[in-house]
Amino acid sequence: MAQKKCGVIAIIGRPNVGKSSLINALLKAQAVIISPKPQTTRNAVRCIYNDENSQIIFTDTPGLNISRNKLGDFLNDSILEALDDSDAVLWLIDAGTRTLSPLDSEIARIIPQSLPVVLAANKSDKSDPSEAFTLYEGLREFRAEIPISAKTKKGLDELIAEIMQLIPEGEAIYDPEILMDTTEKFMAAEIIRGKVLMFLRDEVPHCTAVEIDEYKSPDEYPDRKKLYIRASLITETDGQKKIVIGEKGGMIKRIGSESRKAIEEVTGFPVYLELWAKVIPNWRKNNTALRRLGYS
Ligand SMILES: Nc1nc2c(ncn2[C@@H]2O[C@H](COP(=O)(O)OP(=O)(O)OP(=O)(O)O)[C@@H](O)[C@H]2O)c(=O)[nH]1
Ligand SMILES: [Mg+2]
Repeated sequence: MAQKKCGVIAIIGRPNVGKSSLINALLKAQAVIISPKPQTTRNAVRCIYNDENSQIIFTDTPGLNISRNKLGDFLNDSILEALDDSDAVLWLIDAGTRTLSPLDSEIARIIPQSLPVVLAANKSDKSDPSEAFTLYEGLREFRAEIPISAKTKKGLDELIAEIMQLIPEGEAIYDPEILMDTTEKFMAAEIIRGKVLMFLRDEVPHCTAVEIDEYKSPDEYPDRKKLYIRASLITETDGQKKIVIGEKGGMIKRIGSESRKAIEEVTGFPVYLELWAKVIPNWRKNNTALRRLGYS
């Protein structure tokens, strides 16, 4: 019987290259939220891939950003922490990249020289990756260069085979039933934030956070037989709050009902979801607010 392998891989890259989409494709589940907008992911989350030979713990990370506030600092710090905890790195790029940006040099700088790195060019269903590979080859050494597509699943078997070479022998750390190392409450907040990203435009989703004020499982509420969630959509200004609420409350109702359905699917429980809109002025620059919202 082949020796089992188990290791941690940090997936890092610019915003919007498809890091979270790749995790969902590998796990064959809607584990983490994705959106066409950059800066979707805000917390490094461990997502667990299992097959007969291995357990690979992929850390989804926020896209490295040019930090403009304390939230941006938190996002970048969480990438450093994920790197610190990993056996190897999967640097994800967009196959369509035709020029390097300062973010790429910064990514090359923060990856410790001692860590092996696989370079994967995502969205190769849309663009030929050869030119992008040539550009990135100037930044550091890579163990492998693999064209992939999280959308069509192209190259994913080859990617897993390469990663298997880089992780140590060892037994699984997580129960194979576990998809993500996080709480149900965090997942519910992320589902709601995913709907905010889906339905609202421009700056508003970036200025919005979700706070779970109350989360009661059906065991705690036997008379209701429902998962009871009370949550707040926190924006920075009254203007943003108005947009989140929408005309006659239409927007917040839509976010609420779509979130409820998605949380019911994930948890398997009927859900009662109450959503409120609140303002915390400049929460992205405020340490106390960031801590309260789970960004510290
Ligand atoms: N055509 C194509 N689009 C993709 C592919 N993978 C992801 N996308 C799209 O790219 C966009 C960004 O995807 P995400 O997975 O949220 O990207 P991310 O790197 O996690 O982004 P941040 O969390 O903001 O750093 C979404 O609109 C995806 O649908 C792919 O293989 N092909
Ligand atoms: Mg992401």
